[in-house]
Amino acid sequence: MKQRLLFLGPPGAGKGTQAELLAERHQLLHLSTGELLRAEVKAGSALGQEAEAVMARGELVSDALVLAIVRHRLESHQGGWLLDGFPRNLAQAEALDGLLAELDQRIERVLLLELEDGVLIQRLLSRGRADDNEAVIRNRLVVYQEQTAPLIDHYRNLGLLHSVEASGTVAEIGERVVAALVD
Ligand code: B4P
Repeated sequence: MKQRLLFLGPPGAGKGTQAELLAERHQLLHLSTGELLRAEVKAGSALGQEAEAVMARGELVSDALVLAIVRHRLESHQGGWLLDGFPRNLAQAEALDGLLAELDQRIERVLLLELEDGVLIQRLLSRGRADDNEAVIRNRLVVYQEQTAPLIDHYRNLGLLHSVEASGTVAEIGERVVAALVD
């Protein structure tokens, strides 16, 4: 099975849910930039204070800040990893390529979780996190289309992209995820 993975997809597609299950099952490092940023907010660190208002609007936190977090984690880890919610734009993707070249590593597969907007919005509304109200969710979807969706072609052109239909139960999607990682 592939051991160095990216999970890509719109907010609410289930990246965090599937990434957590897969990482646990295969002992991969699960690196969710969203979770790491929320932990900084909760801890009240300088970094968290900077991120909090940006996240509450559904915008992207600065590339430099997110990259510093990812670099710190990847540099100190041996073995497989799964990046969830990162990279979020082309600048982050290029920075990740540079970091991986330094570490003599490479991305083995990119999984794109695909789901229609209506279902995404319903899932997020029923979760009810601080950034899960309808106006902010709609802004997150716009930000996704403008900044993150260009990564789909980027990774497709590199021959790394596999699409996964992200409707259905967590278990059903999990089976599709595993099927997309073996060949
Ligand atoms: P993230 O934490 O990455 O959140 P997300 O995209 O909203 O969620 P995800 O797709 O992981 O959905 P989940 O599995 O949780 O980002 C939050 C914010 O952090 C961003 O808006 C941004 O401000 C900032 N940020 C993060 N990374 C950044 C970066 N690299 N650069 C800059 N800023 C960054 O699932 C959603 C819900 O659906 C859950 O309630 C779950 O239980 C439910 N669900 C999952 N699968 C389901 C299923 N099969 N059926 C029904 N419900 C399901």
